[in-house]
Amino acid sequence: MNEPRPPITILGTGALAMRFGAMLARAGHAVTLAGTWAEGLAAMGGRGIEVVEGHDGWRVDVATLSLALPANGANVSTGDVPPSPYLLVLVKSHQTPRLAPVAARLAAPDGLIVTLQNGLGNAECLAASAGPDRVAVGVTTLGAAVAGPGRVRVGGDGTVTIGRSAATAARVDALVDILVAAGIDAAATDDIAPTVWRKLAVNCAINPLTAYLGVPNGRLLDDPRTIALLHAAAAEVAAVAAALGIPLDADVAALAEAVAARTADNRSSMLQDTDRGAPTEIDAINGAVVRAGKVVGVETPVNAALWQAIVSLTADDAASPRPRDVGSLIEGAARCP
Ligand code: KPL
Repeated sequence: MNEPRPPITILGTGALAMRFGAMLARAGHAVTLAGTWAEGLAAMGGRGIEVVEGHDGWRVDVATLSLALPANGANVSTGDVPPSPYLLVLVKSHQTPRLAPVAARLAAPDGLIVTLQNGLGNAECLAASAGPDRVAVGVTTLGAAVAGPGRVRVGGDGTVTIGRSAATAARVDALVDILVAAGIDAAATDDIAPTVWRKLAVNCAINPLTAYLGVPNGRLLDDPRTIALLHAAAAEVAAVAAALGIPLDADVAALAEAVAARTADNRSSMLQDTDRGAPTEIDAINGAVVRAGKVVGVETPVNAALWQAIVSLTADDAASPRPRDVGSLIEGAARCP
């Protein structure tokens, strides 16, 4: 008789949370999506996750858990959801500090919490609550967009890479097998840092530029000035990584341009955030690079200007008419240290 498939909990109700949740549920796992988006949770609780792939679609049942912060300020309840052997974290980075203690309770004491989030700092934050031996860092390049509450449109194909440590290796390998069996192109590595920083370089280049200018990824390649900013932002990330002793083994400026071309019609996750007036991940992406640059003595004026531009855009969206001008970003970069 086949072994029962282990249950999996996903922290998050957005596009990637739904894409991973649906694929794992279709492969026979009991999947619970836990999050704070009331409409999304209600839709998934009622009719499962609807997946749109090109002109086709499919649907799969999942369980849901609402993590709404109680009005009386009490701790977030994890209800009667049993602690899970695997917890995938796919909430936006700014939610990690609040939800890290919840993640620690949703994962079994000998379970594995894997952050597949953008940016830096999420694993450290999760480990502060759950302990470092329960946390692994993953990077995914799978694409997805929210098509409505409980409804996800599949974007481009991509991969999942998860970092192993001596303490987590067996559980990481078992999770990789689970992901592969669910149709996800997954692998483990003993050195995740280069993969994290390559993706960070791409996100530092594409995400704030698309969000600031209000355009899909491919439109960045229409103007030599945005191409120059894209290259410069990615190259600064490579310089900081080199100073930290992290070998990227890639020309990340060319990589960022290639990803913008390959995902030309995508609206980046940061543009989707600014479109719906939600907080962005700018602090964990460009902000984290500027802070790391300061520590190792590498100047990052383009990342600093992009960081500032998105911070003031989201603080003052109504007063900030579109289209915003690429010229002001270039001036900003010249002013930033
Ligand atoms: O990861 C992305 C994102 O939108 O966050 C990219 C690679 C930029 C694709 O849109």
